Amino acid sequence: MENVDDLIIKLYEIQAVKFGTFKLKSGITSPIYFDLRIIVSYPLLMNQVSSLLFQCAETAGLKFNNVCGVPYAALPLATVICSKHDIPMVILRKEAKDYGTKRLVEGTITPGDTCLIIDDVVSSGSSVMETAEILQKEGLKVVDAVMLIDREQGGRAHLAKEGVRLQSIISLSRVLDVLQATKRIDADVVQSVRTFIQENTIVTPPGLNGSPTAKKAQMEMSYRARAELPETSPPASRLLRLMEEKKSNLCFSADVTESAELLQLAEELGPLICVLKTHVDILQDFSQSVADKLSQLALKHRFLIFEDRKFADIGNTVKLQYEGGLYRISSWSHIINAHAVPGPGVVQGLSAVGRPLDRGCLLIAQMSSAGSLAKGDYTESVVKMAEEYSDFVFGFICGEKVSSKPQFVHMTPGVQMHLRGDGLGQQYSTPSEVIGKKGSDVIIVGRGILAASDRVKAAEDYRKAAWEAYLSRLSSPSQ
Ligand code: 5BU
Repeated sequence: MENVDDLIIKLYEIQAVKFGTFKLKSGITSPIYFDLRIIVSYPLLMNQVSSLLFQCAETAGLKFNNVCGVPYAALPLATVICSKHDIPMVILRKEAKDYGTKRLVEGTITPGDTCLIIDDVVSSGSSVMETAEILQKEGLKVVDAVMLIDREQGGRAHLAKEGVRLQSIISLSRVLDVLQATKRIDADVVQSVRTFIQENTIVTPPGLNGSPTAKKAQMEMSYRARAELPETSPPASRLLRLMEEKKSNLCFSADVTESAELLQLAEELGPLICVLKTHVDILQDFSQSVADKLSQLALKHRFLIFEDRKFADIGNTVKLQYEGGLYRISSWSHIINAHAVPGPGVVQGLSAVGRPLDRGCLLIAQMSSAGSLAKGDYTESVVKMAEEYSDFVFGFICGEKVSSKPQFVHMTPGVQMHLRGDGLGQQYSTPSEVIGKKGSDVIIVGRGILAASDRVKAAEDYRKAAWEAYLSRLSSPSQ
C-alpha cells in the first residue's frame, strides 16, 4: 500500500465503504456505511491495515501490555498484530456466556496492565467506552485507542473527556475528498454525507478536556445523536427521532373519561406532541375501535402512545395484564411503564410480550407525588434494573435525570407553568426546571393543558417552553 489514499480506494473497491441509504441498528438512515468485517476475505489488505494500526500506535509512542480488538471487525486485526509482534491479546465476548466462567473477557489478565483498544470505525466513541469499561472492570487500564477511520462525529472529544486518547489513521473528510477527486462519488453524495455528519455529531461542552471535573461533566448530546447510538433500543430511537423531527419533547397526558374527547384531543394536539399518554381504565366507554382509531391518529400525526398502566405484579400476572383482558394494551400501546417493586420478574414478564412487538418500557424511578417512597437507594436499584434489561427498558419516569447513559430517555410528570399543587399530593415543576435544570428529556403535562380554555394554544406553549429549554441546554457548557 503506497499511502492512505490508496487504502481508501481499495476499501471502496471491496465495498468496505458504501454510499446509498443504510438503515442503522438504531433505525436512523445514513448515506454512508463502513463495514470492515469484509476485510477477512482480503488477507493482503488485512495485513496492511493491521500494520498501519500498529505503526500508528508506535509513532504515537503508546505504551501497552496487551491489545483488545472490538468484536467483530477488529478481532482479526488485533490477532494479526499480536501474532506478528508477540503481544498478548485479550478477547471480548459480545455477551457473557451463561455456563462455565461467565466471563466477558478471555485471556490472561494481570490487574494493573494497560490494554490498547483497536477498532475499525469510531463515531460517537460509545462502543470504545463500553469496551473500556468492561476491561476496566477486569482490572486493566485503558488509556489509548487506535482506530482505522474516524467518522468525525465528536467521538474524539467524548473519549478524551473519559480519559481515553484516540489515534486514527483515516478521517471521514479524507475518505470523501479522495473518492470525489478520483470521481468515484459526486458532489451531491459528498454534501449529503457532510450534512448527515453535521446533524449527528455529539455536542461536547468546550473547555472541559483534561480538567479534574471533566470525568464528571455530562456530555450533552442531541436527541438525534442519541437516537443513532448502537446501544439505543428501537423504541427509544423512534421516540428520539420523532422528537427531533417534530421539535417536541412534550408528552400530553390525556386524562379524560370519554373516548370521543380522547380521540378529539389526539386529533387536535397530535401535531404538537411526541407522546400521548393514556389511562385506559378511566375511560367509561373503551372498545377495541377506540384503540384502533387512536393508533390511526398516532400514525397520522406521528406520536407514540404510552399507556400509563404502572404494572406492579409478578411476571406471570403482568404478562396476562399486558397482553389480554379487556384492553389488550400490548396491541396498541407503544410504551408502558412498570414499578420495580416486584423485582426483575415484572420486567421479564412484560418483555416476553412487548419485545417481539418492538414495544418499550419505562421504569418508575421516582414519582411526582409528595412523600413518594421511590427515592435514594430504591431509585438507584431501579436504574441498575433498567441497565440489566436495556433491550426492553428504554428509560425512566422520574423527576430528574437518573442515568448518564444517553440511550435512556427520561420522562417527567408533575409539570405546569403556574400551579403549585392539586390538593391531592401532586407537586409541579415548570418545563424549564425539568428540562433545563433537572436534565430530563420529556415533560408530561395533563391538567396544565386540559384545564386551559384553549387547549391547542396551551399545548403549543408547553411544547415551545420545553423545546427551548432543551435547545439552551445543548448550547450551555455548564449543564
Ligand atoms: P397532571 O394533570 O399533569 O398532574 O397529570 C399527570 C399525569 O401523570 C397523570 O396521568 C398521572 O397519573 C401521571 N403521573 C404523575 O403525575 N406522577 C407520577 O409520578 C407518575 C405518573 Br409515575
